[in-house]
Amino acid sequence: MKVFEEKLAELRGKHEALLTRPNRPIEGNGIYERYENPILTAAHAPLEWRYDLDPESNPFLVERFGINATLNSGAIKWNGRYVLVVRVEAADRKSFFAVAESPNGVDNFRFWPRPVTMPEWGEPATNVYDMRLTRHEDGWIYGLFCVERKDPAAPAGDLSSAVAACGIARTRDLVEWERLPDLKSASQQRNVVLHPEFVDGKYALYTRPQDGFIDAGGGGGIGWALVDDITRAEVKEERIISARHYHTVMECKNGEGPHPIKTPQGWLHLAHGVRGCASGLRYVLYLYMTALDDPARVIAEPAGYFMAPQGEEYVGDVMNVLFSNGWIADPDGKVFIYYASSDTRMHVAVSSVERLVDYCLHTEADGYRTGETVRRLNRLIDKNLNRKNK
Ligand code: M1P
Repeated sequence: MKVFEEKLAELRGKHEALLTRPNRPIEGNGIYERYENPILTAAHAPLEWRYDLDPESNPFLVERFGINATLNSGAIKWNGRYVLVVRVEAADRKSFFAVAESPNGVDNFRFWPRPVTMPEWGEPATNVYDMRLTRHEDGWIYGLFCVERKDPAAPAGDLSSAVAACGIARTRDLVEWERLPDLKSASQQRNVVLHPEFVDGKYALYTRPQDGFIDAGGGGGIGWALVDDITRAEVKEERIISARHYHTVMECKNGEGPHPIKTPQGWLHLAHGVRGCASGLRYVLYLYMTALDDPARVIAEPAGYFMAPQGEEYVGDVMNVLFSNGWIADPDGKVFIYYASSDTRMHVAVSSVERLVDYCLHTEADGYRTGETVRRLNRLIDKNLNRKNK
């Protein structure tokens, strides 16, 4: 009994030290500052989730429930706290949602005592993940997320083919969720995001139509669709607003991140782009902007990525991946970018609306050819050299 109590005290001490570890900004490229430590890892999960804390039934104090990863999190400012709806992946590969909050947005993240119990809709999901949170002007907070089910058309013996659809739920307190019907769409859908305002009196969605579960296929790109009734949401018409291109960071596929931030110069978007390479797929983050009077009209498309894996971020369950589906813009213009690395852990980088808009409006677009890249570089060099010679 004494040994059990000592072990438990040590566990609690280490856990508390991890949760309260201060974080600090490390040098960046001027556009944003990354923070030194991941903000949420599997080890942040409450001990009550992982251990049976009864010495009678768990005399060796071993883990009874494995947590594998904490990744792709939706984000929202809630009662003055920085709140994430985290994709928590258990050792059995199943993801579920759990809320974690921090007083300052960069450290001291702590999970709420219980995970989210998400009501089912239709055929119960095998997996759910990657929630995008939207505080909509209709008064609800919406969570749109990927719902994965085994492909009923898969031949016998194919235990990998799946079908991705967009699940929709809404809440007023992040505790009780009302599940609405999944988004009806002719194609598979992942990375669907609800725009925070009505557009032409309708709900507006950023979509990501895909032919298969992994491949974007013939279509792909970030789409745009208007929906009359969110309680019976259906994609009737969809047009691509951020397309894939040969030899870019989004050659294979792309997807909207969190919902865009409204700025005086336009809607500021964060998205991910995917390309193939010898070691597999490489996921990076990119920014673009759309017009205030038409969130589907692109007005700025800086070339290349905005953030890519760095250092230990390269390593994890799915290597070479940065993914973001949550950011928070404070009233003073500070922006907290929450991103996961290699499908394993959560990080934060901090910037401001002003700096991110400046980056978008002053980074030239991709010219799709090396000659154009050199011309773009020379324009900058000319500017600097001319200035020096003045
Ligand atoms: O493994 C990398 C990412 O792969 C998927 O992203 P996409 O929908 O663009 O293919 C998702 O499963 C995402 O969760 C994951 O991080």
